Amino acid sequence: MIDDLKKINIRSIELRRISLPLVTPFRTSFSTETHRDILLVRVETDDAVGWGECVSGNEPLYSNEYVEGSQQVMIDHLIPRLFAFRSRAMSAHDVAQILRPVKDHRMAKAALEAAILDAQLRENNVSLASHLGSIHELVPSGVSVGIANSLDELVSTVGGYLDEGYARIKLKIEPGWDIEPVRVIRKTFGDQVPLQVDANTAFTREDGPLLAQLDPFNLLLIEQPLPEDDITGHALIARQVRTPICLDESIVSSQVAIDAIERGACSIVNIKAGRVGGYLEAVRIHNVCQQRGVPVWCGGMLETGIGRAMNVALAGLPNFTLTGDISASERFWKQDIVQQSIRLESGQVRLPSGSGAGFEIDGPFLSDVSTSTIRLRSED
Ligand code: SMG
Ligand code: MG
Repeated sequence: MIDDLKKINIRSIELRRISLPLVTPFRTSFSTETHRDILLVRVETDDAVGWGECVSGNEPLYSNEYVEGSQQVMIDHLIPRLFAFRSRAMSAHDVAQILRPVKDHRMAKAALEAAILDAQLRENNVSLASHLGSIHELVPSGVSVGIANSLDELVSTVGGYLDEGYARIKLKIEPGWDIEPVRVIRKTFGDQVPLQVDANTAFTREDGPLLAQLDPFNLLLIEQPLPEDDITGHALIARQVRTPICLDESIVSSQVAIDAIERGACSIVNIKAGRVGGYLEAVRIHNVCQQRGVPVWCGGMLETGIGRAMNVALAGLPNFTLTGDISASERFWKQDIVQQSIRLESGQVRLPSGSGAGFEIDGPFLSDVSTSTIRLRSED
């Protein structure tokens, strides 16, 4: 990925908060969500408008970031640094460097970089997919299934998604909802269904023998069994289970990805642009994994059509050889805020092809669901 794009001038940055109900509650080992309070970034340049979506949650439970904090750090620390950038003409490829003095807050940084990149690509009339290096037109679509109230309910939910054509099922697990759900899904739907599990850090270093009980079910992977800072613990677990260990929360940069792989903590990596500070760092993680023979797949953070379109563009890169959590918009939302919601086509989703991330905002619907707007202007 080379930066051969014409630079842009940022005129203003708008922070838009929206509230959207989920079509069904989504339960993980750390919370049950019924709606999302989402922070969107709108960047206006001389000749284009770009959008980015911040994936931080209502509460700091997936990671230490949360939506109110992301907005505050943007206003007080990140956007002033962008506006102070000395030469004014900027590339999205400069953003990470400009924001580097501010530690962490990767979801906030990623949303700003995404909006700037979208605007810059639209000015350059280049699609995000081609800029990132995607090689596919369609990618298979996987769905993440929350912890259910009962095994019967889980079977019926998974059956519905398989009927819709999803290419892979991911079950959320936690202690007490781990072996049995997998056994029941395998027994009901057979060994051919591509299946994996995600613990969102809910297990401990002592749970190796328990997690090894998943081995007979031929899962694609076990995602993030232990807390995010326990790389050594994951390496210990990886030696006790046959099923590949995949890291999500732990992998916050390409440097950490290299460390985790070299220490034997994972043999597969989940890539989420928000978690790692942006789509450009996501591509770097893709590359370091590819160089080490480690397959990657695209994670999801219940995005609207903005983040979802960008995730699909990313998932078209060559080392995304495992199916991602890039379900159709209707998996989470009754109505999307973009005109081109993501749809399933025989179990696949199509990479956006227009310039930038390829979507148009549904303006009236966006207004309906907006809860606040803050507009910051670059001083001339
Ligand atoms: O967008 O399809 C989606 C959700 C996928 O399960 C999913 N994401 O840990 O991988 C993960 C979870 C985090 C979501 S909680 C905000
Ligand atoms: Mg995960």
